[in-house]
Amino acid sequence: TTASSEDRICMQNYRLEAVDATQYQSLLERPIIRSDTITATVEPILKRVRAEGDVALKFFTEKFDRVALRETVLRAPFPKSLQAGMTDRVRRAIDQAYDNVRKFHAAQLPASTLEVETMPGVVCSRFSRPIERVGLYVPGGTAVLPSSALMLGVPAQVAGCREIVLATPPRPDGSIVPEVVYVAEKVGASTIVIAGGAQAVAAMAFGTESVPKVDKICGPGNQFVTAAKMLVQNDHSAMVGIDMPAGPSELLVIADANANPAYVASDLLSQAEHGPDSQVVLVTVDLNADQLRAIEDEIHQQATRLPRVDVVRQSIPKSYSLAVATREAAVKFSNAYAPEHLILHVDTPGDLIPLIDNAGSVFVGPYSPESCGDYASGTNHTLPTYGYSRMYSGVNTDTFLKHITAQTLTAEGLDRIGDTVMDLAEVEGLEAHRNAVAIRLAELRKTRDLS
Ligand code: HSO
Ligand code: ZN
Repeated sequence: TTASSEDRICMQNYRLEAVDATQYQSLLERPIIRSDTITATVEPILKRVRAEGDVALKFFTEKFDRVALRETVLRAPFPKSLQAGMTDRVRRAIDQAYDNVRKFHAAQLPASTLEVETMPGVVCSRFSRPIERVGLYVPGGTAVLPSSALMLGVPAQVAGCREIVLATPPRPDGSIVPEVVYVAEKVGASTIVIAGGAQAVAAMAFGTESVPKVDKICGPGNQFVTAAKMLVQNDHSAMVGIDMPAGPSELLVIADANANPAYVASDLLSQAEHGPDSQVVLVTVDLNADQLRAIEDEIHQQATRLPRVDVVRQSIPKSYSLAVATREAAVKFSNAYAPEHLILHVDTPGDLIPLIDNAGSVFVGPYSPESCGDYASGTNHTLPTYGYSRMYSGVNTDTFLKHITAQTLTAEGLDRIGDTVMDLAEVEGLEAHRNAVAIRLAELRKTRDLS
């Protein structure tokens, strides 16, 4: 039977005390991404773009996006006509978001050269330099995401990258979303590549006649984009880095009896509307049946009023709520799940922050919806999904920088540290290493003895 529009949109319910070890493990897991078939699709695309350049790029854009392009790129300065259709209101919204994201990311720039004298005469330092050329992938698809252009472009601009290349798939008429063009201009992008998918990643990784080759590719995308990024990263001939693995967007909400059911539901749905695979988890702390029901009622009622209710109908039933007894137990579960986004709908939410070990970004209290971070408050929305918040940070200013270290030893410093280095070189059986110190020390000590 097909689901009627009357069907109640609801999550599955679990209680931590009733969950066994196997079930607990499965609650922590994300849906398995079958990567072998995707790799098999992506590999020939990479090969062909690499070999044939723009011709292949156009071929795949025609094949996958059903658009025949005359030009594969737009070059700065982008014609103002490409911003036609964007309202002043939206321009002001982008300007405000840009200012906030810029402020927060500029503050992340390393202050100055870091310098430490580890021993007298042994000075170690560290300074940073921008990655020269970066490629930013801005997805198209079911939602148009100029905000992603902002979240990638601003830190790249703040870091001082010399060349910013932005790739995004064309709309059915071959054009680029005017808001994305506006953001590209604001962040100082040199080139907009009118392509998406694995073909866009390949073009930026290898370069084509029209697309500049970049040193690092960042940004979210579907499974083909992610697979392409992984493959080019492992290809020495591409010599390109990537930001992090990306999976479907996800959110974990911790709610106690203080939580406003309508706010909780609205946050869960804002994540659930992203796509059918979006992961939404609600961890409830000591709620009674009525309180849980109030949240569930809100989810259903708000969901049915959404234009993207069909997406939500797929993502919400795959999601779940988990009842736990204490806030500490809730955070413990959240740490194990390692969510991309974590929202704290609890009394004195700030008190929980010291307990948080794994999360991409945290939204603290009832007036901090994820939407604010998605668009405009200043934090980045390109965050680690799929449990990778255990070991990855979201995109930030450092994403577009390298840190270079340096050292300067004086004769006195070398004299002091020399024996340690020679002893360690000897342990490793690396005589040339030992000798590089010995040859200098012999001379230094000779001069010293003579004087
Ligand atoms: N929540 C998404 C970002 C986004 N939301 C873009 C709206 N537009 C992943 O963090
Ligand atoms: Zn979002």
